[in-house]
Amino acid sequence: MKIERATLREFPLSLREFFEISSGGSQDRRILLLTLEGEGLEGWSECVASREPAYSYETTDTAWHVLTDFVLPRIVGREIEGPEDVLEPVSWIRGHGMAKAAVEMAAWDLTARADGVSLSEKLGGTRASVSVGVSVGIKPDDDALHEQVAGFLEDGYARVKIKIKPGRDVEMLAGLREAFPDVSFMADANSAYTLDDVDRLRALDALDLMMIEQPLRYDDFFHHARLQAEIETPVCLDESIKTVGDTELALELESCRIINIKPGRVGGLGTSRRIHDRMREAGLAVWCGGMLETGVGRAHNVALASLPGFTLPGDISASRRYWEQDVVSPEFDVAGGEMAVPTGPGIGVEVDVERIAALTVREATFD
Ligand code: OSB
Ligand code: MG
Repeated sequence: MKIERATLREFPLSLREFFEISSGGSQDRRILLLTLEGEGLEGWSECVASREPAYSYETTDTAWHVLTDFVLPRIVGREIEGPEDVLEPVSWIRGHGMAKAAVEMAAWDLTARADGVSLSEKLGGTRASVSVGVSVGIKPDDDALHEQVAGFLEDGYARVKIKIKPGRDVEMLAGLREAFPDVSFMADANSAYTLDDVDRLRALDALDLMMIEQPLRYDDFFHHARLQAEIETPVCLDESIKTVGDTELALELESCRIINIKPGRVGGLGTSRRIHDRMREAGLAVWCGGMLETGVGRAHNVALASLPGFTLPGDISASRRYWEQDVVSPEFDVAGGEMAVPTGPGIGVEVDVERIAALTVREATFD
């Protein structure tokens, strides 16, 4: 298929609630949506870069720059056989996986639609619904935290992830464990600790957590391996894993026992699937993370999580956990800890183009 046109749009969308993690906070998100057109069809994706270079060096503005100045002009007009070919002309660009992923993921949606199959089916998904959890930001006090956790449990989430940082960690989690003895909890530190904190991190072993996500530096495989050898709680890597090579390194060093796969972080769905396959071969679990996406990015995540190796609940929550009103219909919802995988062609949800047009503050088209 020939890629005939690409359109990148930015619009603001405010989260229903401020979301704090150890490396920063989010409230007013800058959403980037990309469409690729060919054969009279349109493929959609969302670029997951954030406003600030905290979680990753990429930002909304670096992604806009790399996409509009380097990537989109080179891919429009090209013939592709499959979704991953679309990035071939820009394989020389180092890094910027979030910008590149947007192109690759829109190509997956577009080619799935051309094949008349759902994105889940095109990826090799085997599940009609996926197990989902919720990620809870850092709260100033335990009462607010307990109240929010209780609400999410009522919504039926299969597990609850708690963001932690020094000063809001072991005691806070011990209080939660006491209040909710049977709930599946995990913690995510977003790189807030060093190996000097090993005693504090070892204290988590008593709290029966499913895992601790990214406790140490974003680029540090060596000390994560040291830490994993010192604690019983499984270490899960998020920020550290951007490529299949990173996965090989983590397996070789035993830096983690679990990986959180975010397609935006690893440069797309193709690499996501290869990391999934490699972990499955190693007998280790993966799950699908989130980046506070709208329904467009969420649709890609749900399709990815329908692959057989995604055996742990994902950070894939209902649309209303994030937004007053999502930009897709139907909105994503959770029941009994599960989210249905859309079955329509491509991402399988309808994008509200009129609302997006009304919200758009910058737009670039290539044809
Ligand atoms: O570390 O997983 C993370 C959100 C923004 C940046 C990093 C992370 C997160 C989340 C939210 O945990 C997951 C979601 O519900 O989308
Ligand atoms: Mg994380």
